[in-house]
Amino acid sequence: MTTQLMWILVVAAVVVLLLVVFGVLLLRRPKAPRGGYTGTRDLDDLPDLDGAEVVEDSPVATLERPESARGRLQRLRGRLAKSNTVLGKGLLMLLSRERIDQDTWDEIEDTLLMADLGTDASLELVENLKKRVRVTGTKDPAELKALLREEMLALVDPTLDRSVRTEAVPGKPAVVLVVGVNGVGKTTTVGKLARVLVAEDKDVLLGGADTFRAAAADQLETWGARVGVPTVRSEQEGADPASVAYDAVTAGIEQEADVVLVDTAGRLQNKAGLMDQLGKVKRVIEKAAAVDEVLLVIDATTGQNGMAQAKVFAEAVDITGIVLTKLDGTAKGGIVVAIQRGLGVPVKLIGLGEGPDDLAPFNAEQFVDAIID
Ligand SMILES: Nc1nc2c(ncn2[C@@H]2O[C@H](COP(=O)(O)OP(=O)(O)OP(=O)(O)O)[C@@H](O)[C@H]2O)c(=O)[nH]1
Ligand SMILES: [Mg+2]
Repeated sequence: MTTQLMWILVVAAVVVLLLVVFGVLLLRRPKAPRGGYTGTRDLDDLPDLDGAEVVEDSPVATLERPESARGRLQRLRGRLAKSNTVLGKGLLMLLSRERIDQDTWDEIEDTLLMADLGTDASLELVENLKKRVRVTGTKDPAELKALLREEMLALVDPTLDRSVRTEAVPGKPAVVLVVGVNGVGKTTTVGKLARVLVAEDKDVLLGGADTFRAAAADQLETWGARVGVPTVRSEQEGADPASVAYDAVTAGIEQEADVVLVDTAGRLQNKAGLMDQLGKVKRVIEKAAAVDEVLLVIDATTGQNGMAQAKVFAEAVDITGIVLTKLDGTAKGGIVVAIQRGLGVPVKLIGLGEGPDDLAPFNAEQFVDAIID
């Protein structure tokens, strides 16, 4: 009888132990994508990238755990500072001269122009600074630096709303359309943004509306697969981008996704064709859900040339935000101001490298501090 009781206790203990182990495993399991992975690639074949944390013990696949967007600009500020040292240090050096005469002011203006700040903004900054230096009569480097910081900040404008609208309404996901000239970093930005949203625990779905070449959708799918985000795409090269975008958004509605990010092509034979296509993509999406955000991606290294191209896009669709990429590779940080003024749209995100988490929310104060500190 006692042996029997002992056996029952042992069996009961084993069952409880198994249940606990099973429960722990279930809790540790990462959130699987709602729509499932629609791609054909083997997840093990995906390239390893630095800095990305890998979720171990995942029964689904080896998914990466992206970094949250908070504090990213702080982490990446070194890259900004490095490329913009010439601007910040140059200006401070000129301001700390024994005598600041007209020649010095001209040099200050040239430095600003070289940093792609644009003529109007450069003149404005010089005029304002000149006035304040004269009124205060200060020679103290710390005070001069504070004046420069204030004037630069006023140009970058800390009052603009820079939030990326990714809040779903009941029954409809938020839709973000990403546009821009070829090679500026659209697909990379969509991939990086998907990771930011995954880190916020959002269900994301990607739409590969760049049907210009099949490799474009493969590239997008790879970004998504690394964080368990599905991609809606067409296998057919040259398929109608508007219909792929529509399919992505309707799939997003069916799968109750929080956000649908749509990547588009930047290469088209002519300006009229591009305008028509982008306008159509947006209109067709709107048959299913509202487009919450149209992000125009601009390569910071292309300077004024990029500005001209950006204007063509702004004519085709109403842009709601700018993503300035490759700011890690240029000393022309002033382009932030030039673009915001030229297009009347805030810079919302900046790309500071090729790494998967090298996209940061733009913050005016941190940006100016990174340049002049
Ligand atoms: N250094 C740096 N490189 C970047 C950044 N963003 C994108 N890139 C690189 O720019 C190149 C082009 O990026 P894509 O995302 O393919 O550009 P795209 O606009 O989608 O190009 P198309 O699809 O051909 O129109 C890639 O090599 C990216 O790694 C950035 O912020 N910094
Ligand atoms: Mg692309």
